[in-house]
Amino acid sequence: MDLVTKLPQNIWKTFTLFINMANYLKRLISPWSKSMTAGESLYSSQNSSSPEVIEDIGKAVTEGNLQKVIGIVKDEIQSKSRYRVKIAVTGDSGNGMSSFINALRFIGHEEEDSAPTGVVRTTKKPACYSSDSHFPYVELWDLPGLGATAQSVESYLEEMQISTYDLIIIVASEQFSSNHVKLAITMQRMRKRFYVVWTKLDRDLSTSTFPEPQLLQSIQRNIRDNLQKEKVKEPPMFLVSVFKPESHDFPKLRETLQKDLPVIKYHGLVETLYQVCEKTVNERVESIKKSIDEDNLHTEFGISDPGNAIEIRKAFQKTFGLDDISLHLVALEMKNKHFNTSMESQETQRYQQDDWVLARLYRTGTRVGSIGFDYMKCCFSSHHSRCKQQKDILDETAAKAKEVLLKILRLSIPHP
Ligand SMILES: Nc1nc2c(ncn2[C@@H]2O[C@H](COP(=O)(O)OP(=O)(O)O)[C@@H](O)[C@H]2O)c(=O)[nH]1
Ligand SMILES: [Mg+2]
Repeated sequence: MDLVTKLPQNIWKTFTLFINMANYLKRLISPWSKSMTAGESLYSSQNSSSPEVIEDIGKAVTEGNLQKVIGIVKDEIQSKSRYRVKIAVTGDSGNGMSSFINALRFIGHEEEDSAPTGVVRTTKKPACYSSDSHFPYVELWDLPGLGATAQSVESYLEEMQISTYDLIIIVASEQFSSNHVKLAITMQRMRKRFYVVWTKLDRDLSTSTFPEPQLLQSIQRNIRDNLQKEKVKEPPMFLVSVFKPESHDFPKLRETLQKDLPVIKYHGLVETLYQVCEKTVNERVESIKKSIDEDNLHTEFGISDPGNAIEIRKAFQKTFGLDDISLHLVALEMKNKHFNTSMESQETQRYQQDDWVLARLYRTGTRVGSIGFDYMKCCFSSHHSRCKQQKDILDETAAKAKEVLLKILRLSIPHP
């Protein structure tokens, strides 16, 4: 009977949940997948890890100690959970930025804690607001608007220290001006995540002769065209009126924000940690390849038969922490963290003997060491071809190690 079909139900369920969650998070944090593999980030972040943590995680990966990796990531996630995401609200003066912040917080203009609004220029220096009940650990920064002075967009952004913010909301109304376009261009250049909010929609609706859907489309098209002309990738766009904080695109905006907040919060962290893991695995691969060239696998890994592919693969898997027991413990650790249940020790012991993790990974396409057939000794007849096969097994094992590390990082992130 196939090993997979022999697996008890509860183990199946655990792993199905593990894989489903990984897929869910993959979608949730999809901007990373590109940046992770390209080694270049899509968005810049203020929220990274300390050199000590980076060193510790590198050491754990070198030792092939995935449980230690999980522990470090867990602690880091815990400490970053208190990180306050900084959101800057900017635009031309009078566009409705302060009013927008109040509406986002579901408060009026005349409450004790509301951002001052008005036809005269009311916001003279950046002011911080929060809404712990709706957006915990978030700072909403009301910036003085552009346009009131002859200041260039560049010097305005420098003065506002825009690089210190995690997300920028560009507010526009009446027209999408050259300042709005310049802000968007600069955000893209700085790799800052940004949204465009078109406000005062009630005015547009009351003065327009077009039916509402057509008017909304034409506002969106106008913003899109202006950005496209400057090759700015379309950002999330929302059309709102502060007099209806639960209508138009306000709910969509809050939903998008809720989804993006954990991504923003942990983005820098996961990105940095993954890069460290990737670099460490690559360095380990290079060092093992040297041993292969020097015919030194026996000394380093205690391999008795360098022509035995199974023995070699097992040794490499062990060195990266991908042996069955380690993977099983990883799965348990991740399961415990997310589902807060633990397996009985008897069961744990029994399954540690089994190849079930490997079997499950085979089924889900994340198979460890897909060079699954045993090489005949004749394949290793020459030193050259033997080295090549050993390096192939090594490369494949290293790729799986990176995959597992990425999965650990992604699964460690709390989701909304
Ligand atoms: N009709 C309408 N007026 C708005 C809206 N948002 C802001 N305003 C008005 O626009 C003016 C400037 O608003 P304010 O928030 O102070 O703009 P800021 O300078 O960008 O911060 C105020 O008189 C607001 O009442 C809106 O959604 N609809
Ligand atoms: Mg203002």
